[in-house]
Amino acid sequence: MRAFPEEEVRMIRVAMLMMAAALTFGAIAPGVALAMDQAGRSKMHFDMMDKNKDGGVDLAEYKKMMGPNADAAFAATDADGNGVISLEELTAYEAAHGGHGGHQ
Ligand SMILES: [Ca+2]
Ligand SMILES: [Ca+2]
Repeated sequence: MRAFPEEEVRMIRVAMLMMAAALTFGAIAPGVALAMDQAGRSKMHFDMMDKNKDGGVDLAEYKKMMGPNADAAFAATDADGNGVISLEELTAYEAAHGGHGGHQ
């Protein structure tokens, strides 16, 4: 006999569990979670751009990723103007510009 849809009850229970988990996660510290996400993304971008793994992204490396007209964006990201973008500079730039390098 399958008068009562057991599958449905189980699905509802799973859905409720997922909602509870999402609420708990969101309640911890949305700001921190977002900041970590941004830092993680910038680190990923940085690692992708730093082809020779010397810990800095120079203009040639930057242009390989961002295109040949990226001089202005490079200058904007290279906060101390030493010709190399550090992870800190990239993270700060991406945090201020919504997560991606943009194009100029
Ligand atoms: Ca490099
Ligand atoms: Ca720099």
